[in-house]
Amino acid sequence: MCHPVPEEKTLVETEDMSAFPFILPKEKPNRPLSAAMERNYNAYLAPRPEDNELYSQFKYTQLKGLDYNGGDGTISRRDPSKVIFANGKYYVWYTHRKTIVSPIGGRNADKATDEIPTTDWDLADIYYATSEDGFTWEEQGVAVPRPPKPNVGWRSVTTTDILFYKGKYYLYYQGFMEASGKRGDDCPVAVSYAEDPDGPWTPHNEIVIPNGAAGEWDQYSIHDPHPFVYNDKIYLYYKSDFDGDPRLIRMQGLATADDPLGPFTKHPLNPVINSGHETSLFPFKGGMAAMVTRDGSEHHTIQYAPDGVNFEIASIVSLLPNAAGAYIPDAFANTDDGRGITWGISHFTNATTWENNHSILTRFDCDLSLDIDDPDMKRHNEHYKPDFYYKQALNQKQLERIKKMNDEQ
Ligand code: AAL
Repeated sequence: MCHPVPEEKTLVETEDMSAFPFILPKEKPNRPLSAAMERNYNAYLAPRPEDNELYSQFKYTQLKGLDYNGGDGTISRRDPSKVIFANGKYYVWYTHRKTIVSPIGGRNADKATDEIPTTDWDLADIYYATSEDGFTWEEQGVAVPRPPKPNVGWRSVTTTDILFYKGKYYLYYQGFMEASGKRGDDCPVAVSYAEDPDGPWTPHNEIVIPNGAAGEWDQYSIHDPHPFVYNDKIYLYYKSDFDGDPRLIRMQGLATADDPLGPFTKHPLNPVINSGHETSLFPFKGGMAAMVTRDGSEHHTIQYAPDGVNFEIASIVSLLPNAAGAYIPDAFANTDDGRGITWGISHFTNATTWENNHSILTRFDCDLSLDIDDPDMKRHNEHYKPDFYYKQALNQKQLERIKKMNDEQ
């Protein structure tokens, strides 16, 4: 997006002094424009959201076929990979936790045991499911289990994503060597590979994307590895948590490699996206598009980088899928004509109560594709029921602050 600092505008006689036209011009009109109208033509892919290929609504559908033990917190599924189509069906991989109790929370990490998880993704393995239609899924079981101590990921393997490269499949994932919460959510990235999406998966047993050196933004964690084949290389985007003064800030970085097992080189301009939580991108035209979710100054935007590195806001959206793993048919095609996405699997965390904390997988649909034209997905006059708003309730501390202000009046 281009945000030129507007020079002080003085209308000269030769300039168009008439009122802005009733029909919104499709091209930027040759007339003095306010900063907002300059941006409306310069920043987005079209002056109207319905014509912007990177604008969409998001629709959600409950998945069929996955059991959560009545939602008691002992089974969790979260952080899905991209969806791929192979062997005549769709595949998705994800973090699967099945524990004797629900998580006790990162703050209680000193009480964690080999059986008691801290966070929702502690003591997890990587499972996978397949589907004929993307709505009903059949869990196939474990793809990558936690390896024995002291291998990378012995405490938990989580938040995986898939790469297909030169006839082989690679699953990248977060490998925890201590319970999440012991010191933040620290982990590097490991990888396993297979000839077939049904496995068997061979662990590489080495850290493939290491954390940064002390003092660097990604010194403690590499989260949400998200690989593509792009620009004749492996492009792997990731998130790191940093700062922590007092709260963590989350941004996204890029590491590239010529071989899926590395070495990976971190991009010198990292972080390349200044916001977002779980990393989620897709090839679009000659570049990469990113769904930038719930953290940071530019959360709830879709961004586009023509070179995969220099991202600009391409649209502002609502209800973006969390931890989206889209179905991206051209993710590994090394394409310079990315076609976009129409659906995928994402997650809802804290699906019931904190006592029964667990996550569920869900399906999302959208029109971020150059190949479909769904005007219903392009609506931008959004309405939610009162119930939706009232769920965003004031907390106790806020209620007390308001009461105090009233009492002091
Ligand atoms: C997520 C991801 C990573 C974090 C945790 C589990 O949604 O960003 O995977 O480590 O939360």
